Amino acid sequence: MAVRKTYNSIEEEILDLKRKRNAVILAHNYQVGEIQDIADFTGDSLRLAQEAKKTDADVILFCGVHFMAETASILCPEKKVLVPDMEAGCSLADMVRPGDVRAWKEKNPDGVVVCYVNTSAEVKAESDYCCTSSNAQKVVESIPADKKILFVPDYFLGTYVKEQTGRKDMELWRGYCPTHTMIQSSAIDVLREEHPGAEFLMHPECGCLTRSMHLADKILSTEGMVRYVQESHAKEFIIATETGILHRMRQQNPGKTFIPASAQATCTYMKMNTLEKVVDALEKLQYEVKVPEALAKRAYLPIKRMIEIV
Ligand code: CIZ
Repeated sequence: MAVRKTYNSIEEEILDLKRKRNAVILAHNYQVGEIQDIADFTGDSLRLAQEAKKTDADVILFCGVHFMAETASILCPEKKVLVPDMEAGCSLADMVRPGDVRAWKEKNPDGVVVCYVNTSAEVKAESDYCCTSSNAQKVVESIPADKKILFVPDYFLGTYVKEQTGRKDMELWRGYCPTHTMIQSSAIDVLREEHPGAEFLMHPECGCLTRSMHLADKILSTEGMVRYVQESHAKEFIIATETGILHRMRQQNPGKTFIPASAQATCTYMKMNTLEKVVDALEKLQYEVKVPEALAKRAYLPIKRMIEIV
């Protein structure tokens, strides 16, 4: 019987397995702190997929949710992309299906489909452009003004981009992130009164954005927020997005205080990944996310257009 090696900690076991598998661990900004701490890179989904492309590791363990691993598989078809838990999906991505996009395009044959990165590979394959929350405005601005835009699936990000670009002919799908709807404007009003010196940073997926957009000091993507709090001279920040991001902010800025706009804004899917599942994934080389070649080719086009724009 093979003798199982013993380790002083689970982190030590992960390091050993990572070496054995020639693996790299990527963690999204919304992951639990322990996973961010053992990751080689922490960031937003696009940055992580780009890190995956640069690495010469054979195995990429993507700690995030399913569509993010799909994006890494589309950008790095030659690599083995694993996730710790195959059930870690995205409610927002599930709110639009490829058939919905096809039907919308049939009704709007001249429409240009812009999909948020929070979509399945099948939906990306039906889209003309992809975007993230950090570049959605630039992507939309790059599309000729006489073209009608069909934006999927996030209604609030779409509303923000429409407002920023002044784009009139832009229709929005009515999808939303349930985690970001936990952040409510009444709670923000109270927090702002309690912390008058704090800067208030809001993610554009927030459901209260239509009411509180004008109250935010900045509306930023996760990476935008991480960068902003490092550069700002403020000492206190109210952060309106998934609470996992506070871990990195606190680590990188020990002299500053970060207050979640809602302690309930935690994504159940993001929190399904654990250190134990990371061990299993590296040990058993499970669970692989592989976008089939023909689909990956079609889904790559809108991502490639986005990367060229930004
Ligand atoms: O692209 C990402 O990682 C998401 C979903 C949000 C963000 O603002 O970074």
